[in-house]
Amino acid sequence: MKSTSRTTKTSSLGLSPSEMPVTASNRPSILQPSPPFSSSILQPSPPFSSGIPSESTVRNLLISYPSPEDFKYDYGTAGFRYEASLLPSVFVRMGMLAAIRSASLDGEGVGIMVTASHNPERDNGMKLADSNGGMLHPDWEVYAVQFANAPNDVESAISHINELCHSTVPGWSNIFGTSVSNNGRKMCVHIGKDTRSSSPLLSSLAIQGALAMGATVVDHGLLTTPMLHHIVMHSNPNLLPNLIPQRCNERGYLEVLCHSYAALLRTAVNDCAVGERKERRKRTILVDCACGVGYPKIQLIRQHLQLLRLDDGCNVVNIHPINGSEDGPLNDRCGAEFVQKNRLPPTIYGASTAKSTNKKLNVGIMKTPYHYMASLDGDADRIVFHYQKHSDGISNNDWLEFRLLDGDKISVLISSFIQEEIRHLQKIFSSNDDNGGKEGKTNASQVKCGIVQTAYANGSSTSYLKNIVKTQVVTAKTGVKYVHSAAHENFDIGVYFEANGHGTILFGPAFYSLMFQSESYFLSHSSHQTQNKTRANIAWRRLRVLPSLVNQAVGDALSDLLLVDAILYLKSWDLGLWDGIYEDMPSRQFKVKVQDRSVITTNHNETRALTPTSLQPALDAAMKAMASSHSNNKNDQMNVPPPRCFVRPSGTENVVRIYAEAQTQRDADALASEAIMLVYRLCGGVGEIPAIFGSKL
Ligand code: 16G
Ligand code: MG
Repeated sequence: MKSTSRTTKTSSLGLSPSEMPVTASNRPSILQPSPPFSSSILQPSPPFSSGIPSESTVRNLLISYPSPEDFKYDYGTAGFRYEASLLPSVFVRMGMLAAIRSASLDGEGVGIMVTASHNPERDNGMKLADSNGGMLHPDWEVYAVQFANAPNDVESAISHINELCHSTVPGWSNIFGTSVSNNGRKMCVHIGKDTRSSSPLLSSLAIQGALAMGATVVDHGLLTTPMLHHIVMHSNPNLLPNLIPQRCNERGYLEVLCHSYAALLRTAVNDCAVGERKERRKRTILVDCACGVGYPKIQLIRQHLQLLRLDDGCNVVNIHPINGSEDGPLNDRCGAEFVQKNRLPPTIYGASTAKSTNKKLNVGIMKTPYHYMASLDGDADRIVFHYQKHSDGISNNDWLEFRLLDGDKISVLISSFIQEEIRHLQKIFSSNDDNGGKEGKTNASQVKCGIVQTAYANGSSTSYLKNIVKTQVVTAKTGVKYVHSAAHENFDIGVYFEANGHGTILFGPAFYSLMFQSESYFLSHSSHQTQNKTRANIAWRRLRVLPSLVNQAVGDALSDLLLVDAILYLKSWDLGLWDGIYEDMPSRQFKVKVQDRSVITTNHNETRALTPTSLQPALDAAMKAMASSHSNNKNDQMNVPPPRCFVRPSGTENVVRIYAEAQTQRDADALASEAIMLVYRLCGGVGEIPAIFGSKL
């Protein structure tokens, strides 16, 4: 697309420098890390050269770190995840595999994140990032599993590596030989790690594996998972849309995030208001960091935002992080997974301002008045919001009810906001002097917005999206790789969130085209402003900043936190108003142990079980019986979703998961109990028949 010169037109558009679009021609150079940011670039050391595998080092590593006897590794929903002592061989081998993956992409950077996310401290794992910053290509998941399970016998392992290189990197065979085909290959692997005590060792093993293959390794040290994905995505600028400034290190990531957030806040209408109004819009958020890596990163964001506040009085949120990695056990009774699954407030460990437990978030916390809370998971790729509701509304004391705003509520908030802004922008293209809708051009009505949910999405959220927001909703299989690709394939602006708080927004070419077209429009129509056009201009300024604020590589708790705060700020909403847009259907989740969970297979989006063949008809009958006992016209008219339940094999644990929702908690529990019995009976349940009450969910 032809870029437009902006230097002379800046003031007519009313854009501050931080709001200026970035194109390939004015894209800032990559910033080098400086304290407190650090990353080291490691090259294979002499006598080996970059790009050439070292056979002796590869052999030594394979011999020194054999895999455990009779153990089979699986690439789960989100990579390898096991008790940490089982992982050294996997890390050595995956370091090598990442290098080969990079070679197969002609040297594009790929990534390894050392983390087990929301699992307990004793576990660890790795998530592999492909060069576009997304999840590893499915073919490579297969190669990863094959290599992780390759025999320990070193000759077999060496020939396994040779075959992998031969079949995936054009013209690369006999890689340890001296033939012409053994000329150097470009390979680059980025590595980040979370705060687990096993992460430094495992990270160093992956680094050694990658270096042994001749790769250049960029060790970024402590990172959140989304930061690593962002860095990988930005290290391959050919894959980056022009509107997004290229920043492939931690400092750049934080700068882009904070500046785009501030740019979005600055679009607030009447934001110049001072005194009481501005005071009223001050807000503090407590962020529970699950005792993980989110804590140090939120502190950096907080510092950055304080500078922005001092610089120009931008009304940024005051973030107060709690539950740092030194404060308590990782993910233990705190963090997004705990809060969302148990619907309980997090325990607050030894944070300086809060010494009490979750029973009463009082004493210390009360010294820091706050407006709402959020919880991240251990590697900060999930976020949920929550507050304690007083009978009169939100209050800082005498809480009566814990209220959770999960991924469903986040996606409803974000998608309603985007749809509204698109509607305002649409007005310039529907007026008489428009330039939209002509051949070869995109206009706002042609940009397809939609939501991707999983079967776990609460029925009320789906009903709200379809009937009130009037947007298209697609249901995809559980797991980021599935929801991500569904958003990419179905929509120009695809919002996806799992109920557990993992989600983001993807922007496609039609969206970027609309942004450039709007820019041209405002450049040429700046002289005659009407109310509609002024609002459309605000809508454009809001929309165009989103691709930089949002981490399009993967769901990102830090970016989602700032986006949600900005939307609430622009709407002048508090959590109570947001929470009140719809009421969740009561639901129940449960897990059942079975001999072999693979006996259950499901349809493409896991809403229906295909095998055992008698299971789904029995579940259907249970749902039907419950629906008919409640059937009345009023419910149908009010779009109250019918009772629903589904079962699916877990992708991360050896269990079958059950979900049920209905109009009352009692009914949801009854439906879940019925499903538990059916799974236990038809799918080879083991141990005692589980009961919902008194059991750990
Ligand atoms: C992993 C997935 C998450 C999914 C969960 C389901 C990623 C990065 N994470 O944590 O999206 O909701 O698994 O677990 O893909 P389950 O299969 O055990 O229910
Ligand atoms: Mg996570």
